[in-house]
Amino acid sequence: MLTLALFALAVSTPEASAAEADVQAFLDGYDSLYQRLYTLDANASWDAATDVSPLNEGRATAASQATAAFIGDPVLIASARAWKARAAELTPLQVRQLDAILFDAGAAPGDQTPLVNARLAAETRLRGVQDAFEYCLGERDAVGVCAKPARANDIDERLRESVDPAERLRVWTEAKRIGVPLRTGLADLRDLRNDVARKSGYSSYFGYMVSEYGMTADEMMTLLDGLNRDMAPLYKELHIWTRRKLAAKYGQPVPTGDIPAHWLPNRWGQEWGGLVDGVDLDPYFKDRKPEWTTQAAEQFYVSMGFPKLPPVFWEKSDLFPVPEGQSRHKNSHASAWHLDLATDIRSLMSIEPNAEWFGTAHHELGHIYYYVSYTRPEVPLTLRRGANRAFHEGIGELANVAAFQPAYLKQMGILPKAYKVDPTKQLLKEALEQTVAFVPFATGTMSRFEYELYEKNLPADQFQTKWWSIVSQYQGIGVPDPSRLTDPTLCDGCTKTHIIDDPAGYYDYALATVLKYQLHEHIATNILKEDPHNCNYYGNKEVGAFIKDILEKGATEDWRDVLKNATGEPLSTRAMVAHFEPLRKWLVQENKKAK
Ligand code: X8Z
Ligand code: ZN
Repeated sequence: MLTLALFALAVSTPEASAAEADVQAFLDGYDSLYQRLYTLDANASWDAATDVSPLNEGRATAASQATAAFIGDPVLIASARAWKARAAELTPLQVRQLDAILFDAGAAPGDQTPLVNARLAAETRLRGVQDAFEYCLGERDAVGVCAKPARANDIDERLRESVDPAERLRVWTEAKRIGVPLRTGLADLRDLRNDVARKSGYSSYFGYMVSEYGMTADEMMTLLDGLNRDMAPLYKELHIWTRRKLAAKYGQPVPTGDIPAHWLPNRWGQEWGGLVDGVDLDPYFKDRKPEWTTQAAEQFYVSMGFPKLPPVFWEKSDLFPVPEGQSRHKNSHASAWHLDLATDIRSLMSIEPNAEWFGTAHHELGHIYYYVSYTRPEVPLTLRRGANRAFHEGIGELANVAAFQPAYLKQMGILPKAYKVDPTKQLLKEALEQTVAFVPFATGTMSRFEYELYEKNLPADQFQTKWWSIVSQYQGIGVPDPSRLTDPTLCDGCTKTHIIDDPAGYYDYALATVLKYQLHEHIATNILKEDPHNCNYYGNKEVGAFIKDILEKGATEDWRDVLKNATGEPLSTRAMVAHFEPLRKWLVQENKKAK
């Protein structure tokens, strides 16, 4: 039904008005060049991210500038606006395409070419600085050569494993060194991003990015604060439990307030892994072959009725850390790419055989299967994106939750059949590693910092102090060494990759987290008829059809309608709060006992 309805909208029928036919010619013409330029741009960016070099940086800048010249072309924008003014004569799908074209144009106003080009060059340059950075986990000799160069995975591994607070502080401090070269670059780039967005009539670059949700910057912040408030009673109990647990782990006094940042396993305290005794899954992953992680994630989707990944994915993806001895540098953060908005799909990861990368692979393939599903003639090129950006992240996050359901892990032979599930420990682990610890980071720390950065033009000499006051306020995490607050060269917030190369959009993950529990509850309760705390999506075609129905729409429908039609309710923390309510009660008791 849906397919037919969309098809009818996309094609001008004999009854279509003259305006519909004319705008369709405009849209088709736009799409054909857009796809070619987008492809050129994405390929050059892919090369720059997988092999950092001045040549690839130059190509990426030039390709993005060529694309910007097209999407921001003043004549095209004027035409799109003129058509938009006649929305009543057009189909809803055509209007949505015009909205997408005008949104994209906002980042590249063609009457501001030098400014747009400067922004794009600065973005590629700063990305290169980030991706070429080498950490050091050993001594440096007199001329600064490091005895033990390290990558992000090595830092993460030490922060997961070490129980020596002094070593932890050294590693954590090393992880923040990258903030120094990024700080001034970010200040300049922020100005350029804001200038461009403001020339296009937005309040700031943050306001521009938020506008894709049909909201203002302040409306988004109000929404995020509300989500955070809903989770606060649970977060408070989890925080009390965690600081006691960590203090015992490191043989330190229990902090009365903030948890020292270097005590946490994640560089930004966005997840608090390794704290629940007896549920460490890493040993079940460590002997797996490198390709196994991605193949297992693919099998998860295939079992629900999605197609196998096309050969291009396996031929062109870059899934593993750069082998020892190679000088190539690549971006260390996971991402998924749709290079031609058609069949060329790839992922960039640095997979190691552990539980975290297992979850991340399920997340990235969520993006990949979104691409695969909305690549169909009924979805015009400019609407080959998520219902909104949070949906794109939410599907990946949903798969991440599904990937750690004990029933699924047993069926996949990852956990032994005899593995005993302790429901409280399981939920505690989920809260710490996937959701509850993450919410204040996503709704609060990252979004508030970027709001201040863009909307309030935060001065560069306040990047560090503002970051830590926000981290303390939302996450209850403290800077390990107060002298870091007075060193004007530092920028600990700049070390989070999204601040540099996925700007002003981290609330996507906050909303994705909320969405994923709405979707997960619906799937578990209404389709699987299983407990949302231990259910198994694997092999269930009805679950696959439910997910596919969302994915194959792309951005052809308003995200609010997509959510309402799928789950029967608007965006709400209800499902997430209900999911963790047994844990909150348990934590209250535990915390009382420990007093
Ligand atoms: O960046 C990601 C994905 C890539 S789209 C791996 N995530 C956020 C992060 O790592 O900070 C997934 C959840 C949060
Ligand atoms: Zn993602």
